[in-house]
Amino acid sequence: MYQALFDLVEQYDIITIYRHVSPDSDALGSQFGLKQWIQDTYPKKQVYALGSSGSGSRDGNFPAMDVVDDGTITQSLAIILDTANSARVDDERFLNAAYRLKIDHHIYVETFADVEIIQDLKGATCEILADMFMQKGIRISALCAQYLYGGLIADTLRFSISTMTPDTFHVAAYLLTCGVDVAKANEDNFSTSLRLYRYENYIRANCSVLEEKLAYMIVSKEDYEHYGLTFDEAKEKVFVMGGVQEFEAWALFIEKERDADGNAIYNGSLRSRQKTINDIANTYHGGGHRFACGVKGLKKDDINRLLQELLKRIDE
Ligand SMILES: [Mn+2]
Repeated sequence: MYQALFDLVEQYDIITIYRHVSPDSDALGSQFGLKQWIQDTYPKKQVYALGSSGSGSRDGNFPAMDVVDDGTITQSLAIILDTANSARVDDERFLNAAYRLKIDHHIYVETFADVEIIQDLKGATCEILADMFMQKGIRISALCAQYLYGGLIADTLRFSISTMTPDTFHVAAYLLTCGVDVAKANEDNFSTSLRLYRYENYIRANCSVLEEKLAYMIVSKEDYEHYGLTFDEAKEKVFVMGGVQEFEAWALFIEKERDADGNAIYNGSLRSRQKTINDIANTYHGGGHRFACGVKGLKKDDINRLLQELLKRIDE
């Protein structure tokens, strides 16, 4: 199954690489890691990392996004990383590419590429790519390894989530042999700014707790703008409520916009210690992983209903 990547890259002279909107370190790490490997291996090929700039909280760790015209994309092999559904791909022009390959670790949602490599038991898309290189016996450059390792520790929360396997550590060890600077990766992915630190403390101090087991916080646009944050930055901080012994699940809701009647509309991030909750998220315009998922387009009433459903699930 892995061979498809190597065969297709070999075959095309132009390769365009995509990832999801509001990219995190796994999306950008897999994108720039793969770009780096192709450049290192095939200096004559044209390879582009596409998507909007400045929309991810960790993009300071990565080079600028590439800009290409439509004609280039039409001739290219499109590789779409870390994205389960086509609507979430940042730059819909991937649909016009000559051929499409998807590599992802999210639970299957829909088919949108000609070849799809989906491994939903892997902790990160970066882990899948690193595994591909490792199994092929390739020694990747230190820079490529650094990108992949960053995505791996970001998505697995530094090797601490329940879906960790011996293979994950095996892949991490492989990346280290290729020259990863572990301390730098940690700093790049887990250090925070004063602005974010103050916002994190605001959540800690003000979150609500239902029955001492479900923590949640609803943040208005005014609130996060007060801390100088964008919507994407504000939304990423659900982890702040994690790691509390009493909390079985926790949720962060961020105001996205207002509807015609002036009601605030929220997107949310949900986390659970050990109860599956993504089936609940699916019924609120969302989805994702079993214990980590998102919801979209909710009014206050919807949030209250969702919280009751989560409480019920915790008690099951
Ligand atoms: Mn990911």
